[in-house]
Amino acid sequence: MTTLISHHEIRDRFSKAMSAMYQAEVPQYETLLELVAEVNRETLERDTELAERLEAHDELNRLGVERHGAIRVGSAEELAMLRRLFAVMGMAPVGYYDLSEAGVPVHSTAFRPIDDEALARNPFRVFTSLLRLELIESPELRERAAGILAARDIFTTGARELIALNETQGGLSDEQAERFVEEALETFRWHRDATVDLDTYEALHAEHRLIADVVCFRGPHINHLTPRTLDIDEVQRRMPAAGMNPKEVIEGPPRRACPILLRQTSFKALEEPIRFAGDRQGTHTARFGEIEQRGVALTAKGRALYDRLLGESRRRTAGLSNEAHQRVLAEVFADFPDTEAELHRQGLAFFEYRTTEAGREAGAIAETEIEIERLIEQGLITARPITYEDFLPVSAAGIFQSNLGGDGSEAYAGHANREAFEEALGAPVTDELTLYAERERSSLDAALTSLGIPPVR
Ligand code: OOG
Ligand code: NI
Repeated sequence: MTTLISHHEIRDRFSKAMSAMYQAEVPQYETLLELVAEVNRETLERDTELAERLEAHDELNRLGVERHGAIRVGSAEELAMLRRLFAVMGMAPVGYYDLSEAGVPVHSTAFRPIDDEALARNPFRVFTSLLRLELIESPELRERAAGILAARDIFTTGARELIALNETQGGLSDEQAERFVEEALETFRWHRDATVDLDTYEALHAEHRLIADVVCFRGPHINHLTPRTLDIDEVQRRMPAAGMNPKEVIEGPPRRACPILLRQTSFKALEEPIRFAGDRQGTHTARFGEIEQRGVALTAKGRALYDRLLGESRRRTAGLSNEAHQRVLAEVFADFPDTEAELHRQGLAFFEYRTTEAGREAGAIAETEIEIERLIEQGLITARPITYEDFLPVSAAGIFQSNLGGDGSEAYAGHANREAFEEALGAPVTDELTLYAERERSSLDAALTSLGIPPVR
């Protein structure tokens, strides 16, 4: 009988292989990794409280391996096969992101591990976008693009075989996993040769640069990888001296005592030489490097407040430098509570509960009306913030646009279509809020049970 290794082990190997490939392909990404490691080291030395918290929350170990990537595909078949490929690595589609609202003709999901242990081991995520050909206005161009896409296969025969084997066996052996990582990597590799001639490229490019990026190549090259930093403002500041050209502003919420959600920035996409069919030379600009800083996941109530404040600040930040942009954001977000206690009390963020030493010693607590706040005040349980593991549509749009040029086209707006996306994917996407709520709930149940209190419903 074949001994199977864990899906999480395969994901860990794959994410490391992917990072090695991207470092070799895009040397600036290697520089970015070094810069992030340096700033993380300095931050942990300076802020021992943060270091202790990350250690206690099982996040210090994963920090060095943590990263996400992004790809864009062109058809339902490609997306559905990717779902099966990511399943080999214990990654499932979480969240639906409509980017048409921001003028980018795609909708997306994030393939990522789901349970705590898997996230602690290696939270590798891939933001995956499906091109929406139906949003291309010209019928000729739409058909030409669809024809080109139909003629390509972005998966190797070996990858297809191993994906099928994973499904029948329920996993892969060590040796099969090694081969899988090698074969799967081929799908994400960069190709200097376009599959189309320069004229076709230019016609698609004129409709939207993203369409040219998806349609004109053999595969959905990984377009960036993103390590996690503990001080994004500092990395942004140091980028130019390290030879990188940062995007103008850091996306997401401002710097805060209690970081929320996700802050992101990138160095801008590089212009790279391409050989087009008919042996003509040209260039294509697609690949970049990104960094992110993660904070606590927000509840629906917290997210509504975030969206409202972000909307308010957007009216005042248009065209500002990053410094001025961050100042305005900080002013507007003064309305967002910035202590763990207040975030908890107002139900704005998700927390994980644990019984304390004192709680365990106290044994059974007789409470008819259980007030979690009181149990926390009495030191019987603790509540610690749950890290946000997902993405933000407005930030994603900002990242897309800074690397695609321009502000995107209004023409695509208002076309969210989750059903069509799920049909292409061949499965529903998991709602991210439900995952955080379940995690909070089960930790609370366990903590209360250990105090002899029946779980609240
Ligand atoms: C994806 C852009 C979004 C993020 O982290 O939100 C993104 C892309 O450019 O394909 O990377
Ligand atoms: Ni990204």
